[in-house]
Amino acid sequence: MAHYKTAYIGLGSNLNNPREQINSALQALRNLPKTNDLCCSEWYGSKAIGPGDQPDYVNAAVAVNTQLDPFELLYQLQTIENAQGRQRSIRWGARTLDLDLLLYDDQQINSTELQLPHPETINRNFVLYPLNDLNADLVFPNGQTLRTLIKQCSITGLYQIDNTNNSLIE
Ligand code: ROI
Repeated sequence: MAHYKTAYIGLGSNLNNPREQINSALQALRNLPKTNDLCCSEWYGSKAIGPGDQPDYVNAAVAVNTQLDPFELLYQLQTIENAQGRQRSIRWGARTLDLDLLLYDDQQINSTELQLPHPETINRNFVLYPLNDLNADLVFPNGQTLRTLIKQCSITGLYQIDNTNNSLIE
């Protein structure tokens, strides 16, 4: 029996109906091979970090149990981003879908394709608060606790939003 590892993935979108982007990304993540038990955080609206006058983002995070290794999982995430029309043009520009591999078990990786934990995680309220919804006792591979990081992080620009799929009502 191959072992399952827990991975945390951050989701973000601020273009082309962000809520629908997040919904379809969740569906694609539920269908990943060798991957089970997806849990999703609350959904948040957040002011864009980045250049220009970008729309607010919708942000969330998921936890999954997976038999994919970190590089296989990263490849799957990039495939989903591309399928949802992600264009890589301006650094930190607006995007239809961003899927970031935030944490994978207790692994620390520092290669050009993949850094684990994701280096921006500890500075970003739109990542830390969703992680807190999933696991308030989370401890990073270097021993830092999520609790401490959240205490040090401002909540400015972050607000919880409704995650019910309004497009199904009407
Ligand atoms: N800003 C917010 N608020 N949320 C994001 O997910 C996000 N993602 C990014 C950049 C462009 C840095 N800014 C963001 O990649």
